[in-house]
Amino acid sequence: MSAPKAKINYYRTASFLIGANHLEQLPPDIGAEVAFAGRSNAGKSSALNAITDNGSLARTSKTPGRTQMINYFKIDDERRLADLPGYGFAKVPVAVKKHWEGVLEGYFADRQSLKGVILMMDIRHPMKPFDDMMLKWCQESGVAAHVLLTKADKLKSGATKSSVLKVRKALKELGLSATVQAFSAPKKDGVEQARNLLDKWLGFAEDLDE
Ligand SMILES: Nc1nc2c(ncn2[C@@H]2O[C@H](COP(=O)(O)OP(=O)(O)O)[C@@H](O)[C@H]2O)c(=O)[nH]1
Ligand SMILES: [Mg+2]
Repeated sequence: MSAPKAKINYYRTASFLIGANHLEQLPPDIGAEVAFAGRSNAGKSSALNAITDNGSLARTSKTPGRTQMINYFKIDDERRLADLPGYGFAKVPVAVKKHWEGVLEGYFADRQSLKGVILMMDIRHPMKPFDDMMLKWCQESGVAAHVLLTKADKLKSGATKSSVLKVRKALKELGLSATVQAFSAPKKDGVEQARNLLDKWLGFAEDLDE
């Protein structure tokens, strides 16, 4: 018997491509991309860094609401990751909130290359209005959505499991078809599961007989 193939991390070579403030500034709508979304401080940058195995790719910050752009990371000529702005904190001016609501709604509705959205939620504070809105836009535009319940290391394993079940139930009750997993950036829990889904969405997944 041959040894099992080592999993390839296709995201290690991800590099910053462009920051966009408006839909007109997005890279050409070709190939495939996956967007990362989440309220400020949900752990989006930390998740991106863990998944790409690059501690300095996305800037992590204790100051919420600093990232006010769609930041693109290039995987290869056909594939990209998009880091969407979060604006979950009251500190963000209403005008900024309105601007990004318009941009993001347009993005979800029109972006042909968008294959899926990874939505980060702090496992201790899931399903805030921002999250409902993101998931609704995904559902309306037929874009697949997957939830990472971040900072799972802050809870005991029993509480983590029950949180995952609770969020799944809440989604079902809202008629949303998003999938859910627990995630911890420092412990790397759930990183491989998230990568496997990205592989599938971005067309890296091979048909292995497992
Ligand atoms: N314990 C723990 N802290 C995390 C985790 N992910 C993010 N954080 C912390 O939460 C804060 C916000 O994280 P960041 O990735 O910048 O969030 P973003 O605003 O969504 O990009 C930072 O202090 C991170 O170190 C995690 O999985 N576990
Ligand atoms: Mg961030």
